[in-house]
Amino acid sequence: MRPVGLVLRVATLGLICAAAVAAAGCDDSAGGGAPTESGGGSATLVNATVVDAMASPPIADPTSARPTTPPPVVRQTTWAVPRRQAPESGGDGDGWALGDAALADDGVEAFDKDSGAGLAASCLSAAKDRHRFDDILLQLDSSAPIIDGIEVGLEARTDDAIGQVYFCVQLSWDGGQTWTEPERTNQLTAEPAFLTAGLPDDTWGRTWSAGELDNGRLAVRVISVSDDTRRDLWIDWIGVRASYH
Ligand SMILES: [Ca+2]
Ligand SMILES: [Ca+2]
Ligand SMILES: [Ca+2]
Repeated sequence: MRPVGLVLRVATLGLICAAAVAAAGCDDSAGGGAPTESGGGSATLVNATVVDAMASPPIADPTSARPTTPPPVVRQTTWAVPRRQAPESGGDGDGWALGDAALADDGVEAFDKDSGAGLAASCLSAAKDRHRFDDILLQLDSSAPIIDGIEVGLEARTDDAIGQVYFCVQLSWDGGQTWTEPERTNQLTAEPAFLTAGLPDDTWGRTWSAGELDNGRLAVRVISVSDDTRRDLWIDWIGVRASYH
């Protein structure tokens, strides 16, 4: 169906051209095309004015006026400190002593003495002490967030940074039944340092729903890794934050 507006415009153009022809000539043979050059100097000016006024709106330059979609604004939760902890199997089988001390950023430290039962510096070695943290309250300011990344932060130290001493971290989205592949922190040092696993744009190899970040489902497993079972490790606090849009 021809748009009503177009019909009116063509009809109006015809009337104006008819009037213009009487005065100076109007070439409408091309459906409202360019004015002819045959009408003489002053007539051409009148004709051009009429046609230009009725022409379609100018087409914007697609290279300069193309609407652009702004990038999503990535937001980030604050660091959420878990509210529950427990040792898991592996290594000496006792995880960290004083585990509750890791649930507050207060200088009081949980302690993993002579960690591990073997020398393999490997995240998934059964000879490494492991500890679990959950009941994590992440506050996302969105009803339907897209999860861009998850980070785990730890303030920790070791008695001696000789050799390899670091943490491996895994995340669970189903209350500890299933775990991601581990990611590792940087090397621990004798002075307390803030270490992280994951990045703001790291989803740990999977797509997260918002529900999987609920405090009843999200869990963190920390594995103490060293190539020397004499290593002692301390941790002041652990936190989790999510980036989303
Ligand atoms: Ca231990
Ligand atoms: Ca040991
Ligand atoms: Ca603490």
